[in-house]
Amino acid sequence: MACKRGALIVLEGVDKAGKTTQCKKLVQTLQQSGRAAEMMRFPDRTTTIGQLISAYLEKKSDLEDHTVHLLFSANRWELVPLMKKKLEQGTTLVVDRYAFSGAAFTSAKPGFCLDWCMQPDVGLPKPDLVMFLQLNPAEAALRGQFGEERYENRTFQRTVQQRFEELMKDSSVNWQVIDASQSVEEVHRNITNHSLNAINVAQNQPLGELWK
Ligand code: FDM
Ligand code: MG
Repeated sequence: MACKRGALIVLEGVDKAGKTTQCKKLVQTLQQSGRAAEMMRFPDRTTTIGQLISAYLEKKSDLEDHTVHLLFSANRWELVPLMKKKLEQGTTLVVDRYAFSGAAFTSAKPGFCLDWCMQPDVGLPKPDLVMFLQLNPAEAALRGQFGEERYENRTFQRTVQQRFEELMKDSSVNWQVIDASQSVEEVHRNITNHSLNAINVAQNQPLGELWK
């Protein structure tokens, strides 16, 4: 019998919501329960394209806005063969940001509409579950200052949040909103429950295509 496929699980949310911490904890819990699971993150700054993106985010270089948007998308597409292989082998992928960040961040810039921003990512492997870590700006501020990278400021993040809310209206995507103001352990429990459910459902279903 062919092995059952892994699930594609994505965590999204604004800065300081705890995505990275929760991705790591989820992978650890899944592995400890005997399930194959690996973490990925976008942008993946290790590839050649990822290094261009990283320099841009660190403000070491400037890139034209459409260009960098397409690089973020290309950075996902270049990893698709690897993602598909792992999923087919039965490994669940826990992904820190995906195409939703791509569309939300670029469309928060003047002159960009959400629809244009979504197009380059149409047809990517469709997540079986997207959890949006919800944290209000006041609470996020309590978690410390923003860093020095591009996009790390309050006005821009407010617009990003609005774009995410637009994206969450799309019922073809399995969105789950997670209250990220709870304790790390409480959030983790929530995320684990949703993930185990998604893993069970996904194993009997073909991988879908995003926004198609
Ligand atoms: N970001 C991330 C984008 O603008 N587009 C994308 O497609 C993705 C995946 O890059 F500000 C932004 C979001 C964030 C930055 O930061 C990446 P982290 O801390 O490495 O997640
Ligand atoms: Mg960051």
